[in-house]
Amino acid sequence: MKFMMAVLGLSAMAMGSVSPAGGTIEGTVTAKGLASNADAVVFIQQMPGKGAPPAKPADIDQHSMHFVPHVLPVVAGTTVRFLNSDPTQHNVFSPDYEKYNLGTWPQGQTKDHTFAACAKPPCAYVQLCRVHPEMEGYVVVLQNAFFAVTGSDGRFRIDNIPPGSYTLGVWHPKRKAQPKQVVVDPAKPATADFVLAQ
Ligand SMILES: [Cu+2]
Repeated sequence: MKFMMAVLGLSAMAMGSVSPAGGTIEGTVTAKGLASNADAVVFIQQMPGKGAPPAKPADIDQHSMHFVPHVLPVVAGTTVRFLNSDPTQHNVFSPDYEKYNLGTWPQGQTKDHTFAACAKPPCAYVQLCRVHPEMEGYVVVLQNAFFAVTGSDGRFRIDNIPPGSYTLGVWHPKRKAQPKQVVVDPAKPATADFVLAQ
C-alpha cells in the first residue's frame, strides 16, 4: 500500500499538478502626517494572464453608518455585493468612471455592481451615500489578485507570487507614493517599504 501511494505521488508531480512554490513580498507603508497607516492598497501593477475575476462576489457591508471594509481592492470584472446591515436605508452611489446609483434597499438585503469598466487599472471608485454625507468608502479595481491592504501598523504581505520582476504600486485615499521595482524569488521574501506623501 505504501508503495502504491509513493507511485501515485510521483505521477502527480510528473503531471504538473503540484504547483511550484511562489514568492512573497512584505513590507510597510508609512502615511506621513496621518494618525493611522491603514487603508493603503499595495498591489502588483501587471501580472501576465492573472486578470480573471473571482466567481464569488466581494462584499461591502453598510454597518453603523460606515462602509466595511473602508477600502476594498478587487480584480477588474469582480462583482461587489453591497449589504445593508443598518435599519436605516442608505443610497449608495459613485461619481467615478461609469458612475452608478444603486438606490436604496432594506436592512439585510443586498445589491450588486460589477466593476467591468476600468480600462486602465488601478481605478479607484469612491463609495458615497446620498442620505449620509459622512459615509465614504473605496473600491479599488486592479489588474490582478496580488494585492494587500494595510492595517493601522502599515504592514502588508502578498504571498504565492510567481517568480519574476514586477512593479509594486501603492494606492491610498489621501496620500501618494512612487511605485517600486521588486524581484520575487521563492527562496527569500522580497521587501518593499513605502512612505506616503501628499
Ligand atoms: Cu447612508
